[in-house]
Amino acid sequence: MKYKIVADSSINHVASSPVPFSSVPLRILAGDLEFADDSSFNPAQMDQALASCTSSGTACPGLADWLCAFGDAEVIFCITITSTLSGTYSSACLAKAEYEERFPNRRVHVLDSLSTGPEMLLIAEKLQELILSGIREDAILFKIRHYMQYTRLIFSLESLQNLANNGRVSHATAKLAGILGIRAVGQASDRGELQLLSKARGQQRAICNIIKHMKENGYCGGKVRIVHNRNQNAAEALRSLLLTAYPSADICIGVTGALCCYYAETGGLMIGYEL
Ligand code: X90
Repeated sequence: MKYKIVADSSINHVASSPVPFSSVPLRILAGDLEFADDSSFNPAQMDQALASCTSSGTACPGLADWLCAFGDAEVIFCITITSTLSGTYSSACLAKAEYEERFPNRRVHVLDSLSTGPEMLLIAEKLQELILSGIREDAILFKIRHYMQYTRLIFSLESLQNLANNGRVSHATAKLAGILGIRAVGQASDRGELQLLSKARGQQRAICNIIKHMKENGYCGGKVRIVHNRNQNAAEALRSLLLTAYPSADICIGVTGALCCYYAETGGLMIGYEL
């Protein structure tokens, strides 16, 4: 069986995958300029464009973008950003219908992550493992759905301005975190929405809060994937505190792509973890 994993670009960078993989770019719109969330992304250029425009936003991939990524695979596992905050899941479902009609012997399984970023990366990594193990397609689907019940996303943001301006959180929520030096620590809720957990003054406190919330949720040494927007120090501090408590934890650090850069903003940290 010719398998493929396809995810939208909010998954950020995926290190070389042993199973065929494609990422489908969302787009960032800054005034008249458009930035695709792909390998051409240049953070400095996007910053400059955002600083000099009065309104900005994002756009989800279209049906054709998905079809192009599906290529000629026979079985596709397609991971999307939460359907509660983006049209990406809907457009993937339209692409699935079109693809399966065109090729009656092929199948697309669209998985709504109810999350984004590094939690999607955990799901992709688990899919790689399941596909390589050689088990049947229906077993892969069963096991990945089960796995997704035991992954979480937590984050720390210095600003929620872009989220609020684009209607992804209320302005009231954004204000709570908008005070200089205050970081919002939150998580992807069960419904796939942004849920504020606590506010922290300063980075060190935010990191401690993250670890506290992870433990409260049941974290006990599973895999952790961290991405940051120009905040390598915080990512490393978090990793080393986690490793002190859980020395054998598998923890990797990466950087945000365009979509997560835009919404998590400068200094933002996003953490996907296994329970
Ligand atoms: O369709 C589109 O235009 C994309 C909209 C995406 C909106 C949310 C992106 C969030 C990115 C921010 C921190 C994590 C929030 C998690 C909430 C589930 C990252």
